[in-house]
Amino acid sequence: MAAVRAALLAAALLFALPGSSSSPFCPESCSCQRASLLNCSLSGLISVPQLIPDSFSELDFSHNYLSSVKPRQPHQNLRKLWLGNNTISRLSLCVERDVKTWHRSRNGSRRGCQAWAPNLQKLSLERNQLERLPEGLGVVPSLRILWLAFNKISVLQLGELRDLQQLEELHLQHNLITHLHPQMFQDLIQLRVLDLRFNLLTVFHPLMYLTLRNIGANVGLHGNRWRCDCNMRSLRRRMAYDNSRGLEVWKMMCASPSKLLGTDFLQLKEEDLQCLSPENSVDLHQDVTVYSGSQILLSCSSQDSMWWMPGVPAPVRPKDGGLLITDISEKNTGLQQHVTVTGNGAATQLQ
Ligand SMILES: *[C@@H]1O[C@H](CO)[C@@H](O)[C@H](O)[C@H]1NC(C)=O
Ligand SMILES: *[C@@H]1O[C@H](CO)[C@@H](O)[C@H](O)[C@H]1NC(C)=O
Ligand SMILES: CC(=O)N[C@H]1CO[C@H](CO)[C@@H](O)[C@@H]1O
Repeated sequence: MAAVRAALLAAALLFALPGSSSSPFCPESCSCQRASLLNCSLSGLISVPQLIPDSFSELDFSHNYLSSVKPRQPHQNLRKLWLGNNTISRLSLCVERDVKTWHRSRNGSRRGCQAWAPNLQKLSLERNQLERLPEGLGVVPSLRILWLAFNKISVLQLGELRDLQQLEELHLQHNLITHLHPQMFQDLIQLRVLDLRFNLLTVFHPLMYLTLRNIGANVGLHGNRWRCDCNMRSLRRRMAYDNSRGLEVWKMMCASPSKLLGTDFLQLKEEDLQCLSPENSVDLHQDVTVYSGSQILLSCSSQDSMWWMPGVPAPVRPKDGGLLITDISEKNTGLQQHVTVTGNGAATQLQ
């Protein structure tokens, strides 16, 4: 009997222990209702608490007065981080090194970046003062959702997003982006949402259109400064072609020239898209009728150029002299588009 009571007591103690030992870390003014979430939203914080236990996988520091976030050590379990509505002007995802050890071990060079949140999946930074993307995105390839809306980002460097192959949503609306490299988003193979609305973009490169279309992303382009001139002909032709095949195309309203202000880009005709200086209007388009079974050489090849063809998911690099299409059948009909990174490209409509 006594043995049974002792066993019961031991069981009761064992169950009581974990409960009483999991509560200690919860800074004043934060809430720790869920074991995985430290919620310090609207807590008047001017800095992030140090030494946060690794048991938290979600941290909400939104709506505070944070101007920087510099964790000193990696937080392996962190999955979701909210930093929206603060005053952060620059964020690095690399662990801040002690200056002395840096000099000794790394000789002052800032290569090697150790992630402080190597398994982060969702990062929310909207409504801050960021002027560029967070530094070191390449060391957090697990990122799936990145919220950067309502900042002051003006430039995105080619390659900064290259390693984010899990990224599904990229929210960049309401920033100051003036131009984008045509290959900026080409590695984001999981991308479903790209929100670029309300920036300062004037030109949308056909190569970027084709890349994003191919990935299958839904792209928000509304509220930019689209300049509807001859440089947009190739894009318009492609979008009109996709539209005619029943694909949903992204809405763009012209901001200039003034006579086209507020008009729907897709509703325009080829001849509406004019440039003042004639040398800019290098845009080649030809309709070609060929017999089935024959072959054709589309002579348009330059360094760094690609052909997009109907029914072929990825672009093809032309060999010497151009793109050779042999044994032509009905599946080859449609728009064959030649695009280069620098120029605007050309298109051939096979009929
Ligand atoms: C944190 O708490 C605030 C209310 O104080 C709430 O609005 C917010 O949704 C919470 N954060 C998370 C991630 O649940
Ligand atoms: C320090 O770095 C430079 C290049 O960043 C390199 O040329 C030099 O050899 C390094 N010195 C030492 C002692 O490692
Ligand atoms: C700290 C901070 O930026 N607070 C702002 C959060 O957002 C509201 C409006 O949604 C602003 O009024 C606050 O100033």
